[in-house]
Amino acid sequence: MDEIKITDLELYGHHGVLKEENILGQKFLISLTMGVDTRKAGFSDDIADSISYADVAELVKVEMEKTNYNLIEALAEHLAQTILLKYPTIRRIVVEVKKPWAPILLPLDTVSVKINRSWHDVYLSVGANLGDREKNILDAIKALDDDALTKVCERSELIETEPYGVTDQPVFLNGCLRIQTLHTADELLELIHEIEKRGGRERTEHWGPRTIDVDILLFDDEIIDREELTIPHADMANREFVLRPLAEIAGFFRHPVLNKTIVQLLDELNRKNN
Ligand code: PH2
Ligand code: MG
Ligand code: MG
Repeated sequence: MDEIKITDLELYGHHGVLKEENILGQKFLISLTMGVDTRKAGFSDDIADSISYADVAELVKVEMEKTNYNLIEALAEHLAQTILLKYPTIRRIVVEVKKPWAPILLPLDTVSVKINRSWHDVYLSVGANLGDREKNILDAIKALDDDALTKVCERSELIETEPYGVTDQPVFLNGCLRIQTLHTADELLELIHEIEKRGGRERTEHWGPRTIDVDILLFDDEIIDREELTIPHADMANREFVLRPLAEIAGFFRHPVLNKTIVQLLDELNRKNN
């Protein structure tokens, strides 16, 4: 990805754990590496096709002065998040915050923190087989979209599916979503659990009937194998109710473990089942 960089933007601020830092303030040096596609602007030579680094620098100055943080970690996190939310064409950002005058009573060049943040492309499955199934699903989609760090970008059709696994339960309504989020996979899982709880989900019987179920299928091309979180979803290749709606919005996405596209996985499953 192309990059637009600002190096050592010099700003005065009052961030710090020590009282004298909050009272007197000190010099900060802020560096940003913004991952953008500059190709269009490169040909058009039009600022409207790019981001103005002057605007970004001004935003950093304003945000620097709005809140006093104890930690340069918190300042860097806030700057990364604010810039990624304000400029959707910036897909990833590296923020470095340096304190050249950190008052630790020992000589140093600078102390600094450097963080890497980006938008994540995520596919989710949604399902319900209790209550007003469609409303439960639409409420969950709205709750995801209402989260400040998450945007719902695309939704498949909602389809009726026979229960898989535990079969003596009502038929499901299922669908898939493409979202973009600034959350990590663990944070997203926590958000989903909260939304499910608000949607009346009761975790009683494993694979039992539910008012709402939201599962993380794919998170960029990350592979995570932990007890509480497995990505890609461990059983997705065996689930027609996942692959059919997913093929609608991500047919050409390649499963990072099985190394097959969603359409291929769906074809193979259909052949196996027929
Ligand atoms: N979810 C399950 C188990 N079985 N069957 C269908 N058709 N749809 C589901 O969403 C579903 C299921 C566990 O999450
Ligand atoms: Mg599930
Ligand atoms: Mg679930």
